[in-house]
Amino acid sequence: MTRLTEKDLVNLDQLVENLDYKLKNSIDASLVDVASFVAGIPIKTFNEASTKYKIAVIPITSGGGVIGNFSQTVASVPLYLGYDTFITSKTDVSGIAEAIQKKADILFMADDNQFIALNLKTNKIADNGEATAKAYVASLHFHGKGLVNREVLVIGAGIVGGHCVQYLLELGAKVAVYDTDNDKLVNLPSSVTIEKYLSRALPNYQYIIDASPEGSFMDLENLHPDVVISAPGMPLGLTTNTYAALEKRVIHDPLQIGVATMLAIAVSP
Ligand code: 2YJ
Repeated sequence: MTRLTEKDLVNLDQLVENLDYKLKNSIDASLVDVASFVAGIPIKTFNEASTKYKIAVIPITSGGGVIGNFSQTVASVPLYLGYDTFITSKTDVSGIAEAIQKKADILFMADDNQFIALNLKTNKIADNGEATAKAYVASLHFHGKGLVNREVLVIGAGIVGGHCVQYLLELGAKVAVYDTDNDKLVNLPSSVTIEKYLSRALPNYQYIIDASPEGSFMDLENLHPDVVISAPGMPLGLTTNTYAALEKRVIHDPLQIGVATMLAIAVSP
């Protein structure tokens, strides 16, 4: 799993509104639409939850340590969505204690292996890997006004890619997968098509999910003319020029779409 760096997150805490705007432009749906859809709750329920829940983000120092801008970027999402949100001044266990003393109901925290939102009222845990995967699939669902019988290529069959495959199948898509590591392909459901050669497969798919940890391996000239790329993977698999040319048809961010979706899952009944 890719570990985010401070550089990935520069100024992102100020840019949630921009991201929401970009999302509306490219998939005709907002952060709230995507997150509520994945959580299976009405938009009204998600919005009203902001009056019932106080959010704390707790910096965690274990493993590779605190990532600059990480807690700020995470906190910016519930803040933008109207939730009372704070970052604890203490870290780790003391941070958890501080959050509870200050009456937080939902705790966001991440170490090097897992990033969760824990709802203390219901004991519900929303996992970032699953929430992010589902949000990026849901983005294609909104773009396509449904995914039934749509062919979707998932690049990368790791944890996020695996969750994408499951959710795509639930939404009725025809799923194909490419991964350089054959071991990752053995446990996929039998209805999934395995693509052996990426360069041959790429031009055939209008809908692509880039869940790989590789950067810059897809170039405009080898893509479907109407391609739409939903890319939870970091770094982005598109070359810089291709991203610039396709920007409106690329859904990509390092953190916020997943965080909004974790929140909707955490407040869902
Ligand atoms: O609190 C902090 O600043 C750090 N402990 C954050 C660590 C963030 N963790 C990661 O980026 C890991 N790769 C795990 C993310 C799981 C994503 N599904």
